[in-house]
Amino acid sequence: MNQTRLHKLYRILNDQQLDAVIITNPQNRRYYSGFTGSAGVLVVGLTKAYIVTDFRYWEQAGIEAVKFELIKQGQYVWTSVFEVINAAAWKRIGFEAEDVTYRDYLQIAKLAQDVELVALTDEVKRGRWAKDTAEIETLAEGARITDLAWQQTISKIKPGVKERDLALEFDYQLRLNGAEGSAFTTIVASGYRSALPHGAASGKEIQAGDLVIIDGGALYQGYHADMTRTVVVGRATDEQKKIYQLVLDAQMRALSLLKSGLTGKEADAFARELITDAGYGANFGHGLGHSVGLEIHESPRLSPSEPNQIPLDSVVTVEPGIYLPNWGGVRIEDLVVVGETGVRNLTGSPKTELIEL
Ligand SMILES: [Mn+2]
Repeated sequence: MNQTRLHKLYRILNDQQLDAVIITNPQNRRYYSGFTGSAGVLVVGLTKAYIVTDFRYWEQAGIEAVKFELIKQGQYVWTSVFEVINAAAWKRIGFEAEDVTYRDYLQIAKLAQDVELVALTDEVKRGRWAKDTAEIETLAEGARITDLAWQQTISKIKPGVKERDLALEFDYQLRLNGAEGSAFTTIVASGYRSALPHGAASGKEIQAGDLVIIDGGALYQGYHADMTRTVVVGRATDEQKKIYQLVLDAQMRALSLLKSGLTGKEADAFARELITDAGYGANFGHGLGHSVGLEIHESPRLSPSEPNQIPLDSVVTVEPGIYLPNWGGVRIEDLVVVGETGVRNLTGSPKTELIEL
């Protein structure tokens, strides 16, 4: 992978006085090495970087992880990892405490007799917070595919159609338009079910008068797009129009004020203040958004509980919602790149009017 990414790891080695870091988190493994397979461990020191993987991936890892020396895993992955560490005479080794299971840790600790283990938290993951140009363009393509799938799905939303069949149609259109899959299980929640912020698509049939929330996105080259639109089947009531407008105003306010350097809590407040002032604060029970990338939910979050700053070139969702039990809900979500003075919106699907179908 490109040298800049390895330099992020060198900085961690320096800061923590480590000889090497063991990387086991699948997305971190992919980000730092370029290897897209499902199993393998990176061992990265200042002088040398290794990828330990099993027979299934020897050829693939050799092709993809160009900056890494391939170590063919023996019977036990951790034994092979420590053969590398001992051969290099590395003594102080960081590992991802958020990723290593207790069972793996017991094996590591047994093998690390002459080695000092240092538990890292999210240091390695933080290297993925700001996206590079290639990552941003990949996410932009995922958002474009998501827009196309939505455009194809919208005409299928009508009375009598099951939520899960709409989800299937959306997923099919994502694939048809170039996605390798869905970024997560597509949410379709209609009528009273639209009051469930993460209502999985069910066997419920769409009815006239229903608000319908569809939340989904393309998985494209490993990166996760995310978008939500809410429409109404038939003519909207005044209350449906009012709630939609309030959510839209809150989202537009957040989009116009969002920029790098703000904390996640400050960004969240842009939308939350408006919704709270209108009397619906208790009905907006989730955060304003989250970062996306190789995972669908990444840090920093846009949330009242996020003290971290949103870095330049992070890609985040902005998705306020209002949910009224037994009535329904509205959520509007766009995917944006955070710049120094504002955002670049990657989502193009229309939203300025509550669409009546
Ligand atoms: Mn989201």
